[in-house]
Amino acid sequence: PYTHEALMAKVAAQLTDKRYQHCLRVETTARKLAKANGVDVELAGIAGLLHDYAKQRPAETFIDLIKSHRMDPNLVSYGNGVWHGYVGAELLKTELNIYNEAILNAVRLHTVGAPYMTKLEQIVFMADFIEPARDFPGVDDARKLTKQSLADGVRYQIQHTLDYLVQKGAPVYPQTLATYNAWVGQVP
Ligand code: DGI
Ligand code: FE
Ligand code: FE
Ligand code: FE
Repeated sequence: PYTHEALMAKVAAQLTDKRYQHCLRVETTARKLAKANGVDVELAGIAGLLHDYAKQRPAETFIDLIKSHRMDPNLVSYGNGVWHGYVGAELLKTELNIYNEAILNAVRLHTVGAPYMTKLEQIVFMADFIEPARDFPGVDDARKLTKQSLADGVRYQIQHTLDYLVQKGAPVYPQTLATYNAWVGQVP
């Protein structure tokens, strides 16, 4: 297995400096959330560091992986936003020898979420959304909610994401909608 230092170098080599700095901030934020929520701090930090590892790969890399791994063929229609976590996690195995399923699943779900998410998965999902350089209307509410309750943060984020996708007329991946329905759109 690679040391933490070596993983940092591997991530840096794949990304622009701007995106690499984002990964370092997500790592730090994930470690804090892990500590506050009784989750393994090292696992959360590594998952945070690696979450966007595949973000800057060309579309054809993802399309090849979707086909060779016989993933949901509909994934092809949704673009980098959906691919880099869900599909990109495969590259963590083949390129970085990461086989820890808790880490892999946290990376897989970091953009679209899931109806059921482990605390580690929720932490990476939220750390990506509220890391200190994030600046969008509502980010301070998101930070406050997440500090109070991880699940409230998840609810806030998926509602925000669905709203954003619909506003701009982007296609919603069915799992994004399933996450929304499970966390937000519950009939009382
Ligand atoms: O990788 P980051 O920029 O740090 O953040 P992210 O992984 O949370 O989000 C990446 C993008 O993915 C974001 O612009 C929103 C987009 N996205 C999330 N869910 C969906 C989606 N795009 C489409 N088309 N469909 C989705 O369901
Ligand atoms: Fe991402
Ligand atoms: Fe996110
Ligand atoms: Fe990210």
